[in-house]
Amino acid sequence: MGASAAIRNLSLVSLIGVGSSFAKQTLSMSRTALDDIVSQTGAFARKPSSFRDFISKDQSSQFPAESERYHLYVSYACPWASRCLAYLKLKGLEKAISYTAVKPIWERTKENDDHFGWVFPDSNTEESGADPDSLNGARSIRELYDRACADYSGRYSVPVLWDKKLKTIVSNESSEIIRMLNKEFDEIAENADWDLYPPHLQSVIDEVNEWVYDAINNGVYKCGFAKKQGPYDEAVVKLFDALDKCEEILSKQRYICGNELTEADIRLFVTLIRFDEVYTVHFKCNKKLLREYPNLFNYTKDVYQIPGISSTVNMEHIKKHYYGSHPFINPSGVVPIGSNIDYSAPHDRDRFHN
Ligand SMILES: N[C@@H](CCC(=O)N[C@@H](CS)C(=O)NCC(=O)O)C(=O)O
Repeated sequence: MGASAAIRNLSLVSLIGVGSSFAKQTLSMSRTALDDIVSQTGAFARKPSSFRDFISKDQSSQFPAESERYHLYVSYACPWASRCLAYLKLKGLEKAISYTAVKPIWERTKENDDHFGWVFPDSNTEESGADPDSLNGARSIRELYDRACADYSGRYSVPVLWDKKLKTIVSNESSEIIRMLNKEFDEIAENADWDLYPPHLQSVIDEVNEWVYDAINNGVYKCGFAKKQGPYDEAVVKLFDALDKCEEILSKQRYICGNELTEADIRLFVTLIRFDEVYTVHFKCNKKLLREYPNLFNYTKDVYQIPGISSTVNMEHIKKHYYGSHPFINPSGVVPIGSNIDYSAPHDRDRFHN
C-alpha cells in the first residue's frame, strides 16, 4: 500500500473551548478536521492526508489506470471532494470511474464511541443526491478506512479513491487525485485532450495553487475554525488580500493563470462557489461578499457554466453540511436562508479571448 504508518498514526489534538456539551462529547475522541485545531494557539493547522498512492498509466504499476477498477467516494458538501468530481466530469471519466456521494450531515459512525462523520443513507430515497454504498456495503466512510487499514488512526475524510481489485484506498488526497485523473486515464477518458496541467503552464499553476490554497481554500477554514481572535484576524486579512489579488488578475484575463482553464481554476472555484452561501456567515468571512467583486463573481459563473461543472455543485448538501455538522460554530444547526444566487445567469467573461 505504501502509505507511511507514521502519517497514518497522527497524534490526536484535543479541542478546548467547545461551545455546547453536545460538541464536547462529540469531539472528545473524534478524528475530524476539528482535531486539527492547535489547542494552545487556537489556530487551525490541517494535517496531511494518509493514503498517498498513485494510479499510473503504466500498466505494470501497482495501481494501473483501468476502466471500472476504481471508485470515488465524495461528499457534495466538501470542496476537496468536489474538485475530484469536477475532474471526473471534465475529463469524461464517468463511465470508467464510478462514484458515490455520502449524506451531507455528519452522524455517529459507531454505536460504541463518540465519533461523528460521513455516513451513507440506507436507501436511494432517504436523502436526495446521496446513495447507499452499493460497492462495499459500508455504513460510513470510517468503515472503508478501517477495512483498508486495520490500525488506522487518521481522519476519516473524503474524497476516498478506492481500488475495487485490491480492496483498499489508493488516495485520500484530492490534490493528487486530480493529477491522476488529468493524465493517467487518457487511454480511457472521453476528453483525453483536455489537459488542465499543461507543461507550459505548470510553474504558473504551482505558484498560484500555493497562495490560493494557503490564503483562500484553506484560509476560509482557518477563519472558521479559529478558536482565538489572533489566528482569525491573521487568516481573514490574508484571505481578503488574496481575493483582492484574484480580482485584479481576473480584470485582465479570463482565468487565473491566463486565458485557458487550468487546474488552478477548478481549485479556486470550489471555494468561491461556497463563499456567499456558507463561508461569509458560518466561517465569519464577511469583510466582503463574493458578489461584490465583479470579476470574481462573473468568473465563478463562467466556471460553473462549463459543461459538467454545475452537476458537481449541490448547494443543498453544501449548506446542510456546514451549518449542520459543526455544532461548536452553529449549535442550533439552523440553516440561514442565503441569497440563492443563480450562477447560471449570464456573465461577462467572454470579453477575453481564449
Ligand atoms: N487533504 C484532503 C482534505 C479533505 C478534507 O478535509 N475533507 C473533509 C470534508 S471538506 C472531511 O472529509 N472531513 C471529515 C473529517 O475531518 O472527519 C484533501 O484535499 O483531499
